[in-house]
Amino acid sequence: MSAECMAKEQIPGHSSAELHPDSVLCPVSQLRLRALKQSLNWPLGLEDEFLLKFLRARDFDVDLALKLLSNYHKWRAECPEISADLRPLSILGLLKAGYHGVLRSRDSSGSRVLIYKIGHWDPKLFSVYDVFRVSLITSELIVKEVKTQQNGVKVIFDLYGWRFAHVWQINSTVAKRIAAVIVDSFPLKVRGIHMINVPVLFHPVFAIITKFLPEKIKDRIHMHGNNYQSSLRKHFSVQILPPEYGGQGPPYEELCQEWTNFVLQSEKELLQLSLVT
Ligand code: VIV
Repeated sequence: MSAECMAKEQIPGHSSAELHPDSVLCPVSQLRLRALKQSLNWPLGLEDEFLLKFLRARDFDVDLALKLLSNYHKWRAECPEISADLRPLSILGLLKAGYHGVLRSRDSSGSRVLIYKIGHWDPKLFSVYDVFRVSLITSELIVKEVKTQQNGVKVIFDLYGWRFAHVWQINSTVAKRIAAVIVDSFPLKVRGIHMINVPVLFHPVFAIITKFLPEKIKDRIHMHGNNYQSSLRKHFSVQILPPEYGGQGPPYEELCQEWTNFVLQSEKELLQLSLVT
């Protein structure tokens, strides 16, 4: 049993599911061995902390964690336009335009809550890959938190301002990449996707994306009508939602600022996570 596995015994915050003292090897060592049998090329390494992200995302099922680990690397290699360079500079304009904010508090189940405002994405200025990279960067940063690894993420998509210029950007390749990261190509449990201010013009795009989603994920997508403030409050406590969304939490603008600063401060680790072949 590797030192890290032994140490797990004493470190609080690791649920009993994480410790298999009776098994020959602890899950981390099992996953590392299985990964090395499959390939010797793991650009981001196979350190305990890195592997624990995949194990927690699959509740310590080593087979499923290995599948997720392989899919993650395959997805990154297949779309370098999104994953090759995760430095904040390429998405700074989108962040400053208020495209994305992260709630300061987790929801009642411990999930991280993210907001995306599509109307703040001007496709003339930013490609669909820049927009996708905002989500990848945020996902890589929040998935470093053990609580986020255990309790996943909930996403609110505010589609106010969705227009034809956006529709053209989402072809079937992009739709497949969207579905892949949500289903089994990133070590984040997607606990809920909430769509608000959904215009008719979004339905054709939504249909293309949901074609690639299994039922269990489709069941976690909630389409809120125009009275979304009350229906959002059925899923999120009023204390954590921004005022613009019917809550008493910090204003959305403030959340954008805070998250932009955090992303900028994370440049070093984002550089290390950028696609290294
Ligand atoms: O990136 O866990 C037409 C989630 C998301 C991620 C990533 C991870 C993740 C939940 C997405 C959701 C957003 C990387 C790890 C898929 C990026 C979306 C980028 C596109 C271009 C935004 C345009 C608006 C979409 C709306 C998508 C709605 C579906 C998510 C149902």
